[in-house]
Amino acid sequence: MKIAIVCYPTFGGSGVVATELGLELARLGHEVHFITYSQPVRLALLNPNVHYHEVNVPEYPLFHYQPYELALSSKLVDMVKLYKIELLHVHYAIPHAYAGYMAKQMLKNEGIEIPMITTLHGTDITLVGNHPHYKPAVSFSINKSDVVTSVSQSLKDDTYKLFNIKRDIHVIPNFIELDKNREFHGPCQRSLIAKKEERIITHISNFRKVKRIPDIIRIFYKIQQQIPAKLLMVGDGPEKEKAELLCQDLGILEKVIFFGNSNEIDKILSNSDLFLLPSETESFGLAALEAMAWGVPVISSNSGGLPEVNFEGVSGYLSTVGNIDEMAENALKILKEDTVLAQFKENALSVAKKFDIKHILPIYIDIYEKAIKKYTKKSKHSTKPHDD
Ligand code: GMT
Repeated sequence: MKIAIVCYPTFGGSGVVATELGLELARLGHEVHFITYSQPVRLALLNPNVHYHEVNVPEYPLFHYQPYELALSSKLVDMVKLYKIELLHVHYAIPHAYAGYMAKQMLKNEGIEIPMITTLHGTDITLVGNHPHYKPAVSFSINKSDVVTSVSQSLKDDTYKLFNIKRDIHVIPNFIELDKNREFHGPCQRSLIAKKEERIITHISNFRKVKRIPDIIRIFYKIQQQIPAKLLMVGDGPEKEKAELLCQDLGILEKVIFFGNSNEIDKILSNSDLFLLPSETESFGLAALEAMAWGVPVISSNSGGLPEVNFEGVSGYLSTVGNIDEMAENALKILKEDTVLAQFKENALSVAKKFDIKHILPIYIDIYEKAIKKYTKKSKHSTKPHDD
């Protein structure tokens, strides 16, 4: 198949899912074209099946806002025609589904018809998309997608609750590549971060309000009162500076390391004992799954799709949003005894295995094939026979 993937190229979860999905499809021999405004952070271009096309928005003094959707839809039209792309897969509804729909219409005008799959990731529905200024355009473009997928049952339910959606939504969870070379970075690496007796607690995110960064600091504050521990804060965003100040106020700054955006996530997670994700809302919680794949148990809130990935009392514990006392108590339950911690680590890994890419990729491929088949007859540039 020839597939165009549209996504955000930054450190966010939707970009990671889109990139990993595209790379895996390319490994299977499909031709994958990433179309976005800069090269996705996890995109390695060493596979001849992987292409990257940058969307450029020319600056013009008249524009107060640069028209990215316009540039993206034009780029989509050009690339579909040039590479005979058979399917658009847009990740994150805003503004990708809207730009994708416009591209489809322009192509249709030239006798080229291809399907568009829209994957909803979370904040495109629960926070941003729901804003009255965006809502009509978001509803419209979701309804105009040929196939809509969401990363959890909870996000699917929210989408139906918040928008007037007339389409079926397929739930396809986030995934992890468990077979990848997981090199554990042993005691030597660990000793660079923490003392032998200290437990290592980690949080990774884009430090937005929705992540409830102060809760993480306060949970850690309670933990370190009872056991020796270090907190690793990985990522960057608007809440980071406040978090540093809070650590200073609580007198724990020397026990907390702020890494910023890191390319050494594997080293960090392979040395972690616990992952904290007390988010206000989380459509799935890919960061938690990535931690679990390294055998790291999770203390999270129970909002959104988190109960679909973090299993209560098995891979970790879940509490209502803001209940930092309970989260700290549960963290200590896991961390105090070596044997208990070892059991939770084992459990976390076995739950993560349910989300191995091996199980998830065939679901996307099936959806793609069915969508392409439906369109084959209609399109001028298709090469495949239609056998309906
Ligand atoms: O978590 C973020 O703020 C980034 C955001 C994104 O779109 O990049 O993540 C969302 O999509 C991820 C991948 O599907 C999900 O695992 C995250 O739970 C979701 N974030 C929220 O719902 C807050």
